[in-house]
Amino acid sequence: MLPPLITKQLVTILGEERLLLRSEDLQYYGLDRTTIWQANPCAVVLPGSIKEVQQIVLLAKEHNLAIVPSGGRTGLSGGAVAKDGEIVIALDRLNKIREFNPLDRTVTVGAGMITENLQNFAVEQGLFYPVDFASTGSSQIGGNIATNAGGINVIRYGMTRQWVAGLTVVTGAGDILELNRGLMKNNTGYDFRHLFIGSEGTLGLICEATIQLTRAPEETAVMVLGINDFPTVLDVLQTFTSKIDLTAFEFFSQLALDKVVAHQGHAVPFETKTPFYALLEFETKGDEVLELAMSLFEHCVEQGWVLDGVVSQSLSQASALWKLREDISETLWEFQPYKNDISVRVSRMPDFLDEVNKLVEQRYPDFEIVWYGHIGDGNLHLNILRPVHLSNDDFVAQCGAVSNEVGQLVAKYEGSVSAEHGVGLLKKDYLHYSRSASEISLMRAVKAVFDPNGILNPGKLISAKQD
Ligand code: 2HG
Ligand code: ZN
Repeated sequence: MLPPLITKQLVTILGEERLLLRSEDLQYYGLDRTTIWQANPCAVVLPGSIKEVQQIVLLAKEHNLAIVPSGGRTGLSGGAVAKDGEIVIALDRLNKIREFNPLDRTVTVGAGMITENLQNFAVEQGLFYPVDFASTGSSQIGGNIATNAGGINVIRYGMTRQWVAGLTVVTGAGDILELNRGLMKNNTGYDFRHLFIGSEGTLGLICEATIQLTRAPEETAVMVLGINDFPTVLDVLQTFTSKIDLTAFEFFSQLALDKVVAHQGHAVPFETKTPFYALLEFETKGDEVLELAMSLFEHCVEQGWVLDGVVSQSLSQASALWKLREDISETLWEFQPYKNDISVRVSRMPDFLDEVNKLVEQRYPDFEIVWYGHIGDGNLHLNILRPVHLSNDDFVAQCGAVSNEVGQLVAKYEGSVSAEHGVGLLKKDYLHYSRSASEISLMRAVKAVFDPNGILNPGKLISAKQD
């Protein structure tokens, strides 16, 4: 329950309509896409300016009230879950474009801007915002930055971090910081902008961002290839990347394809069933690259690596092929999957995958395991589906135990327990498999500088005290 004094002060800052206290609003704003925790915030606030965000943070700081920053809540690690009576600050209303500069090719937008609206704006200017993933229709740019979102174009364009030229944040101390101001060159000491990118709302609230745009890609083609075993997926990757700058190299298993086809009604890419599929995308630049891609495809067939394949002949066929990959995550929701989002260097993938495979086969003998991911980036999504006979609690406990063993393997291969989904609540206990004790204690020290009262997203990413 929000104390009456705080309610009164929040109403003074925001007016009554932008302070939400009804149970359905608390439920709606208190959760992300995870299904493990219950929403239980004490209030939701919808500030309309950076100044208002600052006033709310200062009020929370004065009264030691915890805050959960909230964007589109499409996260998969519980980073935006408010389960302990926190105030949710939803940035939805900070969704405007403040400035576009065609010479710099930058656009300054409010954190609440929907990612797809930013992509569309770039297209209207003849430009391109390259960060792309299935939830762009509801995720917000502030949340993308707070989690350093990746997606399907990372092999060519990098993660969100690469496109952030400036940030305006309100720290947990209540300071407004303007970081880097859109500069391309700025060697004036510590670049705090990069601390906030991927900080999951634990240091400050991202309120506005200056985003770098780039030239739009030329026409692209999509290929889907059927492949016999996992190490071969990487032979195919090497064959193509040695000759063509791919914009994507994704993979999924036969089980992933079966689920998507059964649940979404999509057509299979070809009749041959193969254990794995790779999806490649590249700019065609006339017919030249396409011819090269076809000759590489033939080489892969001759080697016995690729058993069947298809290349898109039109934009609509390209987007139909993409749906086979992009709809996997959405398709799996009804199975309440336990999600692993792990990465190693691409060169270590074959050995790593072999060990992960043995581990999960042994530890999850009766569970369905769906393999897919951004394999060109060394990023594997392993979704474990909940068998109907098992309660959610038992399922999560079993998967949590196996995650420790997956974490040990990740550590052995010097990889990451969270490649692109962030740590939030879900991966916190496994953080030590990827980050050293010294790093984690430095993270705590950094948090204490920007959020001295520990009010920002407490319990996410790192716990307040040494475990
Ligand atoms: C994807 O690559 C997303 O489709 C979601 O990152 C992955 O749901 C998942 O595990
Ligand atoms: Zn992904």
